[in-house]
Amino acid sequence: RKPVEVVKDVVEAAAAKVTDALSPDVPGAPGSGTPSLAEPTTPHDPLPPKKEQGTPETRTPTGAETGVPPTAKGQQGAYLTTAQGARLRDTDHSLKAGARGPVLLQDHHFREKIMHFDHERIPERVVHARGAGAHGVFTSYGTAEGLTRAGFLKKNVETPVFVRFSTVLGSRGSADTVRDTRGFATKFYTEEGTFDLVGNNIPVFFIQDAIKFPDVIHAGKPHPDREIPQAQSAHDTFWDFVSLHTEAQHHTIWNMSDRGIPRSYRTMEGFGVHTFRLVNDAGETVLVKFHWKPKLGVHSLTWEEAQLLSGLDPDFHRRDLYDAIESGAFPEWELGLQVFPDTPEETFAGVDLLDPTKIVPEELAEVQPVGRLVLNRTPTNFFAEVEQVAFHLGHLPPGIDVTNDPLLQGRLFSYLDTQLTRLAGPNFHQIPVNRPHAPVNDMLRDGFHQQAVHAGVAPYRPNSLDGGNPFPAGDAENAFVDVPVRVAEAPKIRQNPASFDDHYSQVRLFWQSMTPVEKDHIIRAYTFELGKVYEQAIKERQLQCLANVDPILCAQVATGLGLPVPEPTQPLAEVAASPALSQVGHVWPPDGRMIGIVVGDDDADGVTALREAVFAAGMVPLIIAPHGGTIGTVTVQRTFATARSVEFDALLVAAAPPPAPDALPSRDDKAGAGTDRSVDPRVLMMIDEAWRHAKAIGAWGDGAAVLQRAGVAGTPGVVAGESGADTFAAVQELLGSHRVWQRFPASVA
Ligand code: HDD
Repeated sequence: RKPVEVVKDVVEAAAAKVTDALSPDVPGAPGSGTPSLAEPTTPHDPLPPKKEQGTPETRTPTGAETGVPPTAKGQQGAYLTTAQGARLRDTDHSLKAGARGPVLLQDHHFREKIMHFDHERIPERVVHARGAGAHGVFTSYGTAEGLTRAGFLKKNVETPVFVRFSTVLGSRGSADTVRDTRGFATKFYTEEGTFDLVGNNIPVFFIQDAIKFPDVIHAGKPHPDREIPQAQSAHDTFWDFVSLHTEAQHHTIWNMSDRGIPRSYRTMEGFGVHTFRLVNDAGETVLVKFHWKPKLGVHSLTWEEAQLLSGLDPDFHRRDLYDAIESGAFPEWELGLQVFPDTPEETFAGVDLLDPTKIVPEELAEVQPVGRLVLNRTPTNFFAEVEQVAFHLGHLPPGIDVTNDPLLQGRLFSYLDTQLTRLAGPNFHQIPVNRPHAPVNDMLRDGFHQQAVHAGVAPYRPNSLDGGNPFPAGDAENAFVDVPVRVAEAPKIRQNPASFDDHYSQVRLFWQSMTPVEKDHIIRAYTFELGKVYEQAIKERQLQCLANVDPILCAQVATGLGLPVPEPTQPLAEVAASPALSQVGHVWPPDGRMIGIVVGDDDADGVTALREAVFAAGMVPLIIAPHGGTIGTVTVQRTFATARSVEFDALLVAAAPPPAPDALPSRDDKAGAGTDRSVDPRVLMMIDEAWRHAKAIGAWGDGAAVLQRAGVAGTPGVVAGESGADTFAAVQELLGSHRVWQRFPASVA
C-alpha cells in the first residue's frame, strides 16, 4: 500500500478516538452546551473593584482546589486552531498561488507558525543548564517548631514542592553522568510565601566570595577558543583556577571523590551549603545548615560506568528519576538541620559558619530530622516547568533569614538578575511553575509579559484611592522578619576574615574520612583529570596543593603523572576523621533498584514469578532477551542489541541463550584462542562489566554455566542459587551495600 493510504488509516483511527472522547460532558465539545475552559495561563482572578479590595487574591490555583493541576490546561477543545482560536482545516500546506506557485505573504497561519517556532528556544541557564525536575510534597515532623516561626515546619503540615536537579558546567543537551557537582534546588510553595532552598550535592563551595563566581565559571566552562571540553573539569583552565585559588581545594576533592559521579539523583545528599538564621515567635534566633538525606543512601557510579553512560544513555539520571516516579518507587529525602547557637562570633567547634568552604562534621553537630520530601509527579511539560522554573535565595518565608556569608550575599543579587535575560523580563514569577501558592498582593506593575489584570488605581502606599489597600502586616499577621542583627562598626574594605585563610585542614579531614577504596578512586580521578591538562606548570601547582593535603595522595597522583613529588609548604593539619562522609560500610534499602534479567526462550513461567518477586521487593526488573517481543507472556524490555550492563544495579542470568547470528565478535574469536560461542558474547560482556563494576550477579539452572563460561563463578558477590527466588533473595541482600566492595583491589589494602 502507498504510504499515503497508511497515513490516512492512522488519521481516521485517531479522528474516531477524538469523536469518542467528545462526550457532551467534555467542555468545549460541539453540542456540549458548556463554555470552553478558561484560558489556562490567566494567573489569577482579576482583582475586585477598588472599593471591595479587602482580600485581593493573585493566588495560583492548586490541583486540590480545581481538580486539575494548573499546568495541565495548555489546550482546550479538540480542534486545531491558530493562536487566536480560529479553527484550521490544513496545517501541512502553505497557501500558494497554484500548486506549483510561490507562497503568498498573506498566509497568516504559516507566518504565525514559523514565527513562533523561530523563537521556541530561550537562553539556557548560564550555569546548571542541564537538569531534570519533578513535583512532590514535603511533610513536616514539627521538630523545628521551637526554632522557627515558619508555618511549613509546623507539625504535619504538607507543602507542595518542585525540585530541580542539575549538573553545573554542561550545556542543556550535555550528558548526565559527567564528573561534576550536582544542583539540588527545592521550591516549597508554602502558604506564607515561597521558600527556595538552592543547594548542591556537595556541602562546600569553590569560592568564599560571590565576586569570584564569574571567574570560577569561566575557568570551568569550555575553553573560549575551541569551546571544548563539554561538561567537565578535566582541562587546563579549571585546574589553573583551583590551584591558584586554593580555597577551591575542598570542593575539588569532593568532585574527585565518588560524590562527583552519583548513581542517581535519588541517591544524592543535598546541602544548603551556607549557614542560615532561623527566628521563632519569641524573636529568638539560631544558626542552621540544611541537609537532605536520601532514603536510599548515598551511592555513586564507578568512573567507567559514568563514562560509558555518557555515550550509551546521556539521559541516565533524568530517565532514572522519571522511571522511578512512574514505577511508583517515589524518591524520598529527609530534611535535617544542624543547629548552632547564634553567637556574635558565628563559629561552632572552631569552624567559621560564614565560610562556605567549611563543613561542621556531623559527629560534632548532629543532623536533626525536621521533615520528609517525596517526589511523586513528573512534569507535564518539561519546558514549561523544568526549564522555566526560577529559583532565588531571596525567596524566604517568615522565620528563615540569611547570614553575612559573602557568597550567600552575592547570590541574593544574582538569581533575580539572571532571570531577566533568561526569562525575558521581570514578570517570571507569573509563569505557572513559579507562581506562589500564597495570596499575592504586591505593588509591582506592568513590564514585559505581564499576565495579571491588576485592578485599582493606586499601586503605592499609603493611598486613599484604593481604600488604603494593600495593608502592611505586623507580627500578628505573620509578616516577614528581618532579624535585627547588629552590624559591627567597621571600615569599608575588600577583605576576608583571617579564618577564611585556612584552605587545607578540611580537605585533609575529607581525605582522612575515606575508606581505602574511596581513596583509591580519588587518586585515580585526580590522575585522570590532571592527565588531561597540557600545561606542566598547572599539574605541578596542583600537586603542590595535594602535598599540603596528604603525602600518599600526592605521591600516588605524581607517580601516575610521571612527575616529581613536591614537599608540603605548610604543616599537615591534625584532624579527626568524620565517618559520616564515607559512602562505604552502610546498609541501605534497595528500593527502586534496576535488576537486569537475562532470559532465553524456554523459562517463561520462572521469569514471570521472578519478575513478580522483584516488583514485590520494591525493585524494577528489566527483561533482556535475544530478541524483542515476548517470552511467554512477559514483555521483553531490552534485547542483546539494546542492553548494556550500566543500566542496572544487579544482573541475574536465568538461562543460557544461544548467540544471535549477528553477535559481536568475542575475544575467543581471535586467532588461536578457540571459538567457544556457546554463550552470546554480548551476555559475556554484560557479565564482565557488571563484575568489574562490583555489582551483584546471580544465576540458577542453565545460567550457572554462563557464569562459569564468563569466568566469574565462585567470586565474591556472585551467587549460584537453586531457583530464581533464592538467587534473587541473595542478590537483594548484596544490594543493601550497593556494591561488592571486596572486588576493588584497594578495598583490601
Ligand atoms: Fe548558583 C543556578 C546552586 C553559588 C549564580 N545555582 C544555580 C542552581 C543551583 C545553584 C542548584 C540551579 C537552579 C535551577 O535548577 O534553576 N549556586 C548554587 C550553590 C552555590 C551557588 C549551592 C554555592 C553555595 N550561584 C552561586 C554564586 C552565584 C550563582 C556565588 C553568583 C554570584 N546560580 C547562579 C545563577 C544561576 C544559578 C547564575 C543560573 C541559573 C539561575 O541562577 O537561575 O544566578
